[in-house]
This record gives sequence, structure tokens and C-alpha cells, in this order.
Amino acid sequence: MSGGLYSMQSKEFDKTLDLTKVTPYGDTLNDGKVQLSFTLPVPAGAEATEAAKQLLKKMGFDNPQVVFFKELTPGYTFFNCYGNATHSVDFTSIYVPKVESDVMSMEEIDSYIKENIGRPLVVIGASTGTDAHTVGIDAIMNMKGYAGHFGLERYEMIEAHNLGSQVLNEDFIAKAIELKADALLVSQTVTQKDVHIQNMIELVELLEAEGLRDKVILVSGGPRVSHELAKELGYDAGFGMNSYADDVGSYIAQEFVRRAKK
Ligand code: B12
Repeated sequence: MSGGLYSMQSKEFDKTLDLTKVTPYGDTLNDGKVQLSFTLPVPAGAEATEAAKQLLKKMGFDNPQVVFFKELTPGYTFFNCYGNATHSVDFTSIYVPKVESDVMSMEEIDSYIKENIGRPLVVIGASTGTDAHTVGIDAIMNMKGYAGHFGLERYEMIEAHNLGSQVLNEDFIAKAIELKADALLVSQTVTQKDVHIQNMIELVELLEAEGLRDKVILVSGGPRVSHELAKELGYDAGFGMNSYADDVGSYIAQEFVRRAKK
């Protein structure tokens, strides 16, 4: 999105747009308007509202306003606020490492695997460790898919096994060996106390101990997982929010072929 047609169109629309100084807007461009909600551990009242406004000021918002508040339970007040951001970012200087692959449709991925690999790829996925969230991995794997994107189970040339949630790393690896998996998909949703990092590292260490790490394509995903973090922890790729089966299917197929050519 940086530059190109997007910036040309936006510049025609509003001549005051400067992509080197991007700030939020609500009403008119560059007004900095932000809506923010949070809870403070104080009882509702005038002092609580004032505390919320002072915090907004300290966070760098001008014109702080509390537009709604409610005591959730005695001693805890929830706030909806508006404020004008006083900061901006240089959009043109942003670089974010991303998975490098051409995203294909389900049909294109199936044809690509048929032509370039000649057999179905075996993919196992799970929400691992203590993580009980299944919706993310189901979105990627389940036959019915998610948001108009069929899951990997629907792919003719992907043999997909969804092991569900709270799968221990040891059991995940045992299944990978049993099924001769080509790719392992790890979903992590809970990030409290960095539990996802510990769990993701443990899997890599166990795979290395089994001599399996280089034999599989290791992918992780979740709402707070980035490609950068995944790489840092020893994974081949990481997929965050708004990723779908076709994104990861394209990556796995193309990565498998890349490795086979080496
Ligand atoms: C539903 C839900 C639950 C359900 C889960 C039911 C189930 N069967 O999954 C239940 C009620 C069980 C639950 C429990 C808990 N939850 Co909960 N839960 C949620 C909730 C509301 C929605 C999550 C969800 O389904 N998202 C929809 C899916 C489709 O999105 P997604 O997971 O991001 O997946 C997409 C991408 O990330 C990516 N993706 C995901 N995985 C993978 C994997 C691969 C390989 C790839 C390629 C891509 C990929 O693709 C998906 C599609 O685009 C969120 C809040 C929220 N609104 O997000 C909290 C939330 C995730 N839960 C939270 C917490 C804290 C918990 C509990 C610890 C609460 C508690 N104290 O008991 C427990 C966890 C217990 C455990 N051991 O894990 C926190 C996590 C905070 C944090 N930073 O860690 C959240 C954010 C709520 C909050 N704001 O506090 N939860």
C-alpha cells in the first residue's frame, strides 16, 4: 500500500495529505481524531472522568473528552473517550517483513501442486500447548473455511489434519512423524506472559532434537503472531490476522517446490 496508485488517488482527493506525516482522522483530514476505550480501577464519578482525561493528555492526545463511562463492578470504571493525536508517522519509511509468496486461489494451488509436486502435501495443524482457542486454526483448516475462503481440508492436493486445541508439542511431533507431515501449522492466540513464545520455542527445540526441523515447513499463526516474530523464533513463516487458507496454502506449496529445487 505504500506509494503507487493509492497515494496518487489520495493526493488528488486531498492536497493536504502528506504520507511522511500520517496521523489519524475522524472528521477532516489530519485532525488526529481517535476513539479510545479503557478501564480504570477507580469508582465512577467526576474524579474518575478527570483521571481519564489526564491520562489521555499524558498519552499525547489534545482536547481529551470522555463521551461515555460506566462502573462495571464496584471500583472499576470503563471509559469511551475521544482525543486528538499530536503525533504522526512517516508512512513512506515503513518496512515490514512479510511472507514472500504469490497468493493463489484454491484451484490454482491444487493445480500448482499437481504440476510441480505430483502428490498431495500432508499438513497437520493445531492450537498447541495450553492454548484452547480453535477458531483461528479452524478458519485455516476446516472444510467450510472462513470469510469466503475454503479451508485446507477442502483442497484436493492437500491432506489436511486438524488436531484441535491444547495439543502438547510432544504429541504434535509424534503425529507429524506418524503422518509424514510436510508442513506443520501452529496456532497461538493467548500471549499472556509471553506463553506463546515459550511454547513456540519449545516446539522448535523438540523438532531439532528429533532431527526434524529442516525436514518440515514450520508455520505459525495467530492474531498476535507476525512473520518477523515467527522467523525470530525459528519458524519458516508467520501469519497474523486477516490471513486465510489460500495465503498459507500458497506459501507451503511454493516453499516446498523452492526447497526441492535446492
Ligand atoms: C472465542 C474466544 C475464546 C473461547 C475460545 C473457543 C474456541 N473454541 O476457540 C474461550 C471462551 C474458550 C476462550 C478462552 C480463553 N480466552 Co479467549 N477469546 C476468544 C475471542 C473472543 C475470539 C477469538 C477468536 O475466535 N477469533 C476469531 C479467529 C478467526 O481469529 P484468529 O484467532 O485471530 O485467527 C485468524 C488469524 O489470526 C490467523 N490464524 C490463527 N491461527 C493461525 C494458524 C496458522 C498456521 C495460520 C496460517 C493462521 C492463523 O488466521 C485466522 C483467520 O484469519 C478473543 C477476543 C477477540 N475478539 O479476539 C478472546 C481472547 C483471545 N481470549 C483471551 C483470553 C485471555 C482467554 C482465556 C485465558 C481467559 C481465561 N482467563 O480463562 C481463556 C484461554 C484458555 C486457554 N487455555 O487457552 C484473550 C487473550 C489475551 C492475550 N493477549 O493473551 C482475548 C484476546 C480476549 C481479551 N481481550 O482478553 N476464549
